[in-house]
Amino acid sequence: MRHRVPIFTLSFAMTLGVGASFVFDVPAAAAQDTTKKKRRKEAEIAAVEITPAVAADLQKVATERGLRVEDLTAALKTYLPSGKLDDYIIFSSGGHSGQVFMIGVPSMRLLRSIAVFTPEPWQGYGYGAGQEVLEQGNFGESEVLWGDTHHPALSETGGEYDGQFLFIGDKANARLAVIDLRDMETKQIVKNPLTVSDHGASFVTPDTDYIVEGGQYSTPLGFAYSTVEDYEANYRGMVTLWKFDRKTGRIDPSKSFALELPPYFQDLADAGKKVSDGLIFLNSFCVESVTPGFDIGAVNFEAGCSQRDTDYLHIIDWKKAAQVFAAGGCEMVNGFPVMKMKKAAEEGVLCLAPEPKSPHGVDVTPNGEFIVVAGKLDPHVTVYSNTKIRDAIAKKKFSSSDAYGIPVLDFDAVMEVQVELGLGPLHTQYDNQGYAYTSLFLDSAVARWTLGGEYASKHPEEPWKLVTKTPVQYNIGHLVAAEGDTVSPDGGYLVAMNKWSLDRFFPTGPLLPQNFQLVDIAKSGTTMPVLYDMPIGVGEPHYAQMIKADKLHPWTVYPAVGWNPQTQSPDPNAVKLGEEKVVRDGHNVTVYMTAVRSHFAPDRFELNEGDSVTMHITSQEQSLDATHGFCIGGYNINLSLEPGESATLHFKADKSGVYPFYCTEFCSALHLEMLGYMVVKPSEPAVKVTEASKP
Ligand code: RUQ
Ligand code: CUA
Repeated sequence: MRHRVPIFTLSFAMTLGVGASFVFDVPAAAAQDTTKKKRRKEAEIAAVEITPAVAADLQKVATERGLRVEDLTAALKTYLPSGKLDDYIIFSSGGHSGQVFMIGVPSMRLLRSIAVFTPEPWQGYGYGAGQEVLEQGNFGESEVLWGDTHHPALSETGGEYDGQFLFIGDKANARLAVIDLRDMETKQIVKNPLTVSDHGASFVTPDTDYIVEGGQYSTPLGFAYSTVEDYEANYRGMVTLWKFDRKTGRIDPSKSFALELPPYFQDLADAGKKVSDGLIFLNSFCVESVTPGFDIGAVNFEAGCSQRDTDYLHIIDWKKAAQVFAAGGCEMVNGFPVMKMKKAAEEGVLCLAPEPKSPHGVDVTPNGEFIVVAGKLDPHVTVYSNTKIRDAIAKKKFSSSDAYGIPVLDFDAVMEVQVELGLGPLHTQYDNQGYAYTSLFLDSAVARWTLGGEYASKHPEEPWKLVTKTPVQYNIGHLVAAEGDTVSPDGGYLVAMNKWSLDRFFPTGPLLPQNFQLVDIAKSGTTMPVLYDMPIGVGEPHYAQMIKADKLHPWTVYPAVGWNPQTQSPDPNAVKLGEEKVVRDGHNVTVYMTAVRSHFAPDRFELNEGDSVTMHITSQEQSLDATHGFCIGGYNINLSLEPGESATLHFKADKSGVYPFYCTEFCSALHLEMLGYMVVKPSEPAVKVTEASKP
């Protein structure tokens, strides 16, 4: 049992001085932005006075609940009174839920799960509407109804999040999705035409010219066939550069291309920024090119993949690559332009640098000068210098070339320093105090360490040194700091994305949630407490990004009644009040319907079995949160009609009978009355069971 000390009398009240007025301390770094200042002002107006009576009350609660002073501080730093809004928004991968989670910081409240690769009924995604987007992600003729979302990437301008778009990769099916942050809905899915699955997606170049999709498991490109025995000859890695068109808000596949890479397992990527703008850094593992097949005589894969001491960091000059592509330097593979690796090497687009074996994350520092590579099997992070890389490339300081003729830079010529952090370093983020933060999977800790170079003057400690480790629960994968991978991180908050939660929550059966832990990184030095645990009981998230809330400007209702979220413009088929109708043309029936509190019009329509039906349904609402739903039981149809939205759906009336439709959002006191009948007349009169026809 936990010991219960009367903490207020012992410490809290003493240090504060009972009766003194004080303003709750908030992480200092975040205080710079204006929203924060405004809120601080409000807090000042309502300064809290801890009177002896209040202290006694708090003391009682703390004692009864067995809370320590640290717990109270953590609660004060994360609690949001009703109606107050968060300072930051996290966009997190949803892992195999195939979705994206929107989470507020510091409250760690789940705000929304954004439907991306998996049908989602609340948003009506894939149940009559949203189908077009999901279908873009089909694998040939086959439907793919889930995704393994890994790495979200917010659109950037000059290396800063601009709050306009979000991209996310699906590792299982090598797909990329585009989400418009005005309505937080998925607008596009592109399927990679070269590879079945990937991993290094998505990462954007500093102005979102390209979205980077690195591969992972080498296969014959373009879904071709080759026996595994011909691995070295026929299997290849790849990186695809998807061109983003900001005006249309879509990826333009016709201006996109890929680079063929050696059959190493390419892993995570990051785009250079500022001084390293123009380069892409892409890790790899298993350059041994061993193949699975242990039970049929191949070497044990995990061991085989770690025989050599080094793997290769791929350094890709994407600006040069774009020029070579424009000049016709690609060949078509499965209808998609691919720059062969030989060509890429000749043109100075691609070279390699050795990196300690089995690396995972690669993360460029905010100033673009350092590239931090974390190796799962090495207790160090290896820091490369952009200046040294550029110099070594210019002076051709190559130590060798790999088995495929790609030049390999001399390790000592490009490496800046190696910093020992602990066991299982994976991913790195940055703050505004010259610190880097690296997740340590095996140590279950977040390591804070000091950067050198121009960062050396920002912190009091020696550069390139471990400062402290905060234990997290447990086995952290990625971590995300406030704007922590941009050119100007905010500091203040960090979230550890832990793979195991073990004993942290009430057991939810043998399948336990993940644990996101909010870490306070506002103070320098060795103070870095965990403030909050948030269970994630839907899939296993990987990466996340944390953006300042005031950079997002989502619509609260669609800009006009009759809005088409797909085109983000008024829909020509939108239905106006009073113009509702049912139009029959042979077997094709079109229903023009409106929805407004609390009825659908028409609220009855008649069909013949076999009719092909199109429905245009337009919500006439323009009030905040006045969402209607529209479902037809038995027909797998369920829409969400947000204020002003116009939706179109098609179905075949292939089952006769009487089908009630109704609104699935509790929209008003008369919500239950928001219903209607779809009556489908059988094509053949039903056979009457008479006495005579009975056996
Ligand atoms: S990866 S932690 Cu895509 Cu590191 Cu999962
Ligand atoms: Cu509309 Cu309930």
